[in-house]
Amino acid sequence: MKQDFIELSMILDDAAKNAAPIPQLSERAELSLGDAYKIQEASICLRMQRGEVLSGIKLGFTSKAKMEQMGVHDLIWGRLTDKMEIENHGYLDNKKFIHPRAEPEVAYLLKKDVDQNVTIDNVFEYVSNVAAAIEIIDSRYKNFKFSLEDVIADNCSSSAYVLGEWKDFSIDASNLEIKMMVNNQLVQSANSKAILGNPLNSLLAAFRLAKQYNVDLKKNMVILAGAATPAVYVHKNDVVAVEVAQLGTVTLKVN
Ligand code: OOG
Ligand code: MG
Repeated sequence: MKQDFIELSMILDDAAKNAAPIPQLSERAELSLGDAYKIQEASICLRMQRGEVLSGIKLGFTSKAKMEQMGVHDLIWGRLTDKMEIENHGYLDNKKFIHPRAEPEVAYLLKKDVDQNVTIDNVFEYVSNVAAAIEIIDSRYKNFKFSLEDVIADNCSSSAYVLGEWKDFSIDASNLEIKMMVNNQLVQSANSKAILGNPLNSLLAAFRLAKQYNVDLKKNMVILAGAATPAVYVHKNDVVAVEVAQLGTVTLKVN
């Protein structure tokens, strides 16, 4: 790994650890997409050195609503770790985040280590469950502003996630109403087909990307398919709820 990438990953890691925003990396270095993914990998290595364990991957910008909100128009992916998971109905410690935003998501659970190409034909061998989820994104960049390379280097703003009750993967998630509430007020709604036409397409893209970037997907890992709606800022004392038809409700309290 190039020394520069390690240094840049440390800047991002410190920003996350100290909840202190930084200027965009693209202001100080010209980065290719490949460089950005290398910086992301290096920043995850730092977390692993502190004992965190890879718990899955997330996709981003899989809906038009998200692409338009952030002005970035390519699919991106980032890594999840066990420390990012908050239990359903649990708490988000606001002090540890810079400017957290919530997104309504659909999550999938792997039941087997991935040992071959996973496609629509064999996906049932590898995936057991689907659930409603909340992702908390917290860009390490000032004002939540970034280029495509910046956001990839910053692990696609990943910071926390909450999983609802797992339901059987045989549930067709291609056409489900999704609602996000903050303090019982509806703040966003969409249909699951807003996620690449069907969140299943996101799941299949995650398998392809993991293979392309040599990420080992293992039993019990989670895949987040990407938000169906724009993300919403959350604040101290907020209660966030995401409801996906047939999948149920997942909640989080900010304190
Ligand atoms: C990047 C992360 C996007 C999604 O679900 O589309 C994402 C960001 O908007 O900060 O997680
Ligand atoms: Mg997301």
